[in-house]
Amino acid sequence: MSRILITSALPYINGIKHLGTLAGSMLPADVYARFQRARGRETLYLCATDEHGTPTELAAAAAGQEPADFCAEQHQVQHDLGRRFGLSWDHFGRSSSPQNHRLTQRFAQGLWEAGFLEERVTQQVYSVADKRFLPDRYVVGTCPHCGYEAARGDQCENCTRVLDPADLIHPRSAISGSTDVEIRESKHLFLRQSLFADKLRAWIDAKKGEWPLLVTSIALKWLDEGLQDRGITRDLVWGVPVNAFEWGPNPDGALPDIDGLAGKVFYVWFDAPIEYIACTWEWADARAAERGEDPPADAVWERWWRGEAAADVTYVEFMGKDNVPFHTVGFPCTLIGLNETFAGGDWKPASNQAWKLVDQLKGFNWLDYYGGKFSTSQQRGVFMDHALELLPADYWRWWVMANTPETSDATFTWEQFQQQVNADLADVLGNFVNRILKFTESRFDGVVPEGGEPGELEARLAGDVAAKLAELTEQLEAREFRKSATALRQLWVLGNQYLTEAAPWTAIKTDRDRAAVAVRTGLNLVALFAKVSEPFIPFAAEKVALAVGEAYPGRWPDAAAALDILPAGRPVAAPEVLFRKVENDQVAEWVARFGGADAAA
Ligand code: B3M
Ligand code: ZN
Repeated sequence: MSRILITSALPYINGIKHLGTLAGSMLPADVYARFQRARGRETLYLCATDEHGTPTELAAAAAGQEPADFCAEQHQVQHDLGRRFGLSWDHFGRSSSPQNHRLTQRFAQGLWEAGFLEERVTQQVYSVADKRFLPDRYVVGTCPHCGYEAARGDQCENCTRVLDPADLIHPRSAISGSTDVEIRESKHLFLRQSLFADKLRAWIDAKKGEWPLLVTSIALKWLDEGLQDRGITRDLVWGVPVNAFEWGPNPDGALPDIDGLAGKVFYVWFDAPIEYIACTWEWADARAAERGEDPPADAVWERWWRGEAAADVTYVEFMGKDNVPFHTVGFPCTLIGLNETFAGGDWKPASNQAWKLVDQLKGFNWLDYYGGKFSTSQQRGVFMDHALELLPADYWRWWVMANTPETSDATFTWEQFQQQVNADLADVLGNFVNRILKFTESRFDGVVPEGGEPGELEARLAGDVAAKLAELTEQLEAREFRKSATALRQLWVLGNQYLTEAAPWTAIKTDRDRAAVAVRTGLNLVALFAKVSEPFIPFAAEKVALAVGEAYPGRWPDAAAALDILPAGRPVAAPEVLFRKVENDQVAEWVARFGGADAAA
């Protein structure tokens, strides 16, 4: 059985994340990881904070902190919120970790010595007032394509064109606002991505039909636009230092220009995906430290990522659509550049220790808020901290997964959220669990009854449950989350329908054995629902499992035995109300606080 390696796009360190970030990467990855663990597969689910780049420096400065202190504090905030949302990471790392510093530097060294990096003198915007270069978002100005006057140096928010800071019209410093800027030369390292165009196209073409159309179409669009060589260093202080002095000669025998590259760091999008691998190293070190042992040999974590040892690993990535280019072009170029040599137009394996490229890439569209963007600055939309202040995580988990923006953008509204969580969680699942357990307590002494023989009704139910469970299993294996949520809801509905038809409260008046069969069957459905709901609503699933004395988290159920989980005589007890309904006055209060239909205006 293959091992499963799962990563979700690394949330930037600055700012608490909103429902859209959960929907587009972290939450589906968690649902998938929980499902794979329940299936008995050795699973490693990793995420980390993405801590470098100009947004971090600007956010730290705004907070009056050094970047290192700002990142340490914010990492803890994001880690704690993620855990409270039930994100079951095996490790939540940091792209500023020593492990990622070492690996990023080692990867750059390997690329240089293989001839895939070259030095170029570039025109950079320099601020005389701030006495520093202004890479990426440090400079703002007018977009040369659409005239938008607040375009950032790396990308125009208005027309989304990727920009070079030197392109901006009327550039000004994002730090001081000073327009006393000039263009100065600065030497940087470029990854020769253009060499990889054909190889990447062949790799993406082979994924058509296997990966979501959203992903392959974005990747091929980037390739169709012509793959440019990309700068992977920046004139910044906060980041992974370029340690070119440790590097050997490239195939032309040239050493890097140590002076020209001194004081520079790697571009955030070069080091951030490498953190997926470094996070595994952090995870291995953290596990060893917990056991009071020295850091383990590299093989302990490399067995997930390279060579024959990782041959049984399926690597699955989860991300929003804007991250797809970096994961289908930039990061694969880094790994292919380490895995293969390119001599005279021919690719050859560099060793038998190739780093794994992603096997399955699940990309998502956007989740928006009443048709508009979530916005911290404009206090619009629901962010993770506020969400947990209002309702337990399962409410949000369920709504997000049932509406996740898989094939098209999705919209959050309080009205639809209230309708769906009240119907699915309170009226269907919660009501079913409560009814059958309360009745067992009142008429069967709170134990799973024996007696009676299952009849036609139970046989029909068993067939329907087996079919729906098979559908749910298939959709989760396929990472089709909306379809999975629909199948799970339909399973819950089957329980309610059965109880209504079997009506043990009526049967008991004339035929206790008949009532015992209905109650036993209903209680087995409760045990089944606890197991299959765990990936989506883990907190409620745990309460339900414990209510019927089942281990948590349980193993994914076998369809044939789905209604034969609980032994007769097992004590059971009704949990407190699983899901209180969301009331209209709550919705009115939250619309007022977070914005409503007028929010998008
Ligand atoms: N930090 C998330 C974003 O673009 C970005 C992902 C990095 S994954 C290596 O919002
Ligand atoms: Zn523009």
